[in-house]
Amino acid sequence: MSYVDEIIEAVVAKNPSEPEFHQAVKEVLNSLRPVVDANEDKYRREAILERLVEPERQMKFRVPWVDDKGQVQVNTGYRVQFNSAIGPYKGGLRLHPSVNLGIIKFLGFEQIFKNSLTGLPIGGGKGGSDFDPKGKSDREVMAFCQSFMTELCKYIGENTDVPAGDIGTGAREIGYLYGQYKRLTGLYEGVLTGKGLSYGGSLARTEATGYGLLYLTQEMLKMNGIDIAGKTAAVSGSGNVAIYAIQKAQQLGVKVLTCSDSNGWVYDPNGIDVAALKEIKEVKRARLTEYKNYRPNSEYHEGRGVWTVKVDLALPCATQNELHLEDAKALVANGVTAVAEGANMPTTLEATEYLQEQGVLFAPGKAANAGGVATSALEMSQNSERLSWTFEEVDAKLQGIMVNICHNMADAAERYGFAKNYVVGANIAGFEKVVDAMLAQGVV
Ligand code: NDP
Ligand code: 2IT
Repeated sequence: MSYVDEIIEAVVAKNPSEPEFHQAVKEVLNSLRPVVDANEDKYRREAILERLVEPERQMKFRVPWVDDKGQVQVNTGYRVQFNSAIGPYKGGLRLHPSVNLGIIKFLGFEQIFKNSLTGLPIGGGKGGSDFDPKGKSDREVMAFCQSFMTELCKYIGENTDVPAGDIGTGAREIGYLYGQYKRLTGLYEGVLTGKGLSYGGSLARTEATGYGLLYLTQEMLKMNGIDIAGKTAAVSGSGNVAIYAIQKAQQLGVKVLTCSDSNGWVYDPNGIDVAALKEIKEVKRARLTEYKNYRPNSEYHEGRGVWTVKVDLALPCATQNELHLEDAKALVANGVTAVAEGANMPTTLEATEYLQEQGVLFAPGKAANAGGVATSALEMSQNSERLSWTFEEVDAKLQGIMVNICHNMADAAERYGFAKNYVVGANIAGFEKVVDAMLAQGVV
């Protein structure tokens, strides 16, 4: 059996009930076959793959807090510090009822390669909790965040592990977490990113993931002789990534016809109204059913369906495994040109393979959504030098990083004989730097 197959089998056996982690490992390791085959003896002796799939450290802890009725609630908190070969652990905190260890491990594993692709010195980590911020008062969210940080603060620091936002963790949560970290440790340091602008945050971090997704998509199309202007797009989700993806798409001349939340989706034939979306989601924290009040010509549909609309570009920006094989078939039947992942692992393995077989340009999340963590690393730099850069400076750096990632994934794919397979290219390009650092640092 090949080294890659042995490790995949061992991961499945050793980590039962973690299907998302298995999925992420399979996608990455299958892509790495050409590199692993070329270096099999050395990698086996050094147990490179065994070390790669085993987190350096994983914390799981109780998070007790008191709700508005005086009732004590208990959630589970996680932080997985996956790989620090190229820098301090870096990755978001997800707050969603579906969170479990397997979800955090898949996200932490992906983060290793994504962070490497940015070209910046950040290792891979991820954390979160099964706490659901939806429907909670600000006081309840603060109580949870303070309790969560009371434990988390033991494991993080500006030079060790720097968490940030993800699903359910936005500016409000980062503020409460930062305040509690400072109170407990007495340190005013860049221990979290995505901070508010008045206390060390970076301009353009809020926009970075969505903007970066469009910068990479634009470049990928350009490399293939296609102009993004004038295209139509379907976006899923209506959170941080989706909102700023829609905004940048529109700035680039793309008409975005859809967005969604976990209850349903919106079709707006005139193009999604970003100002309305921001008010509904960022200010009112309401549901997408409200969108019709702003745009009477739009349609709201319960359930899934964004991928049934005829578009040139599909940008999944909600969550993992939200684009299935039948969705990929519908997109292809409607003549889709490209799929670029704003979310982490939104496309199932079968759907990804089908899209690639059908000649659809496919940008994997670890490349396409790396703009968020890249700008987080720029926030760390600004915090270290105690300076703030302008929006234009940060945005220009972000653009440069995304264009670079695009070329690096394309070049790596071509070098190994998989031209235009950006999944293979991104995994190999991300892996090369990490494995080089791991080998140089010895058995740790
Ligand atoms: P938000 O919490 O701001 O928004 C998440 C959006 O996705 C909401 O519209 C939400 O709908 C929807 N959603 C979440 N879970 C589900 C689900 N199980 N089924 C259907 N819809 C769902 O999160 P972000 O925009 O920050 O994150 C979106 C994705 O992008 C995630 O995969 C995240 O890991 C990834 N990502 C985020 C980065 C960042 O900087 N924030 C960086 C890189 C990747 P509802 O409100 O109904 O729950
Ligand atoms: O998935 C991701 O890359 C993020 N949620 C952002 C992580 C970060 O540290 O900014």
